[in-house]
Amino acid sequence: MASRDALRRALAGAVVVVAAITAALGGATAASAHDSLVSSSPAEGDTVAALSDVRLDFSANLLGADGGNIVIVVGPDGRHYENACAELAGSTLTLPVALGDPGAYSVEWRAVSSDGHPVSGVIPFAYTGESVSTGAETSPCASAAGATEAAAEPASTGGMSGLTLGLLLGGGVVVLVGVLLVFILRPRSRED
Ligand SMILES: [Cu+2]
Repeated sequence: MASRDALRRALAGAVVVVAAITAALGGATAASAHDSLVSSSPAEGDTVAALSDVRLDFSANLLGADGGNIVIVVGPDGRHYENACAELAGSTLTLPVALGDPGAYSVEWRAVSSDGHPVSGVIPFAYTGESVSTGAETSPCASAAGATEAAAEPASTGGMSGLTLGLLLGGGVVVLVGVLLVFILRPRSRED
């Protein structure tokens, strides 16, 4: 009997966790007044023959002038082709670059929205020009080097990666609770 109560408490705890995650997801959806990327150069899917600066224009002035805004350019070889840290001016981030071999590149960015929330995205583009750099293993921008893995992981566009991750986590918990229910309820009905 005592163990049954313990199981019930565990189950109730799991339900509370699901409720909390659902509430968090609802909050994330409601707070969608984040600044968004309005335009970029290069834009997604562009093919460029020369590029010395990447420019990202947002819908409002960003926060995080102290290294919170990170932009990197990763080449077809996985190396970094940015020359420095991104520079913030109002709603615009500018990043000096020198590209290497032609091929598929991507701009990976993370910015601090004016409401303090991080937004991020990936902008794939193609380079057809000559190699003017051999790139670097890690970003020459110290704050970007520390955050490269975090920025590279959500390989989606439009800053939806956080929400997607939340949905995946929420789905995982729902599955976990389902498994718990099967384990807790099935043997009991046989005993009774
Ligand atoms: Cu927000």
